[in-house]
Amino acid sequence: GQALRLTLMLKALLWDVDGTLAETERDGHRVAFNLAFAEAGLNWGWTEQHYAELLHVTGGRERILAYMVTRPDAPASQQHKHALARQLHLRKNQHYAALVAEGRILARPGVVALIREAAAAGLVQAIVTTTSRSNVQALLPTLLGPHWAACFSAVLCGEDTERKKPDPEVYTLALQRLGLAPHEALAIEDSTPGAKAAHAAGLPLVLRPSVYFPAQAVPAGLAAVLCTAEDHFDLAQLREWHGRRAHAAGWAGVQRGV
Ligand code: XBP
Ligand code: MG
Repeated sequence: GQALRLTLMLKALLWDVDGTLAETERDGHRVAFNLAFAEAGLNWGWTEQHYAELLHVTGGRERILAYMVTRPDAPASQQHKHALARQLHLRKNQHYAALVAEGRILARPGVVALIREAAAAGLVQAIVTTTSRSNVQALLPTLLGPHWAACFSAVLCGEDTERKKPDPEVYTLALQRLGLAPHEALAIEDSTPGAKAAHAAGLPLVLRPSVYFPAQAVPAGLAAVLCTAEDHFDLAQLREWHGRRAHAAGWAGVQRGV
């Protein structure tokens, strides 16, 4: 009856950063890793193609450590491996910030307009990423200007969790901080680890494929809604997708029971 027509309000957008706000991986992080390797005298070039595989380990420091396992010229002891990974990661992030400052990383189409539209409409927004805080602080001003932080009620980064995506920890933490239930928010992601994290946190999800995570690369069932190049990427479209998910998941029924 009437109660079933209740539509659930979309209250919050939870934004992934790398691959979602901008193509940071191919043109930013990957290039910066290679600069850090060369600077340290290491012959460890990561090609665009190889980096697609490396991205399945989330976290830059963790990615370096995973790569070291395949390198005979990596330090032998765990202690030295960790020390070198820390040092390379720090330098990588400095190179990344410099690349961003050079204007090498641009926002993906529609992203900036949508963040502004959602802010104007009074939606809560958060940054929910596994990247380092310094990388968010380098990138966001170039996309949204010096007052970028005013658009976000929470900015959760790699340093804020024990476990990185695909673990749901960062999303669970975001919902806690915002005081929201999963079905009141929408996660916007590009990658398999990101989609898994959002899914495991019980969040409805819009998947917007990126260069490293084309639609067919992400396991089916995680992407609640697939956003293709033909789709509008505006608030009306997001509300429509959220409503569709709410309907499919029977969330209106959940609300009726309250
Ligand atoms: C991003 C990551 C990060 C970046 C590099 O994942 O996995 O590790 O590749 O940044 P997501 P750091 O888009 O799901 O947040 O070197 O700072 O980790
Ligand atoms: Mg991503």
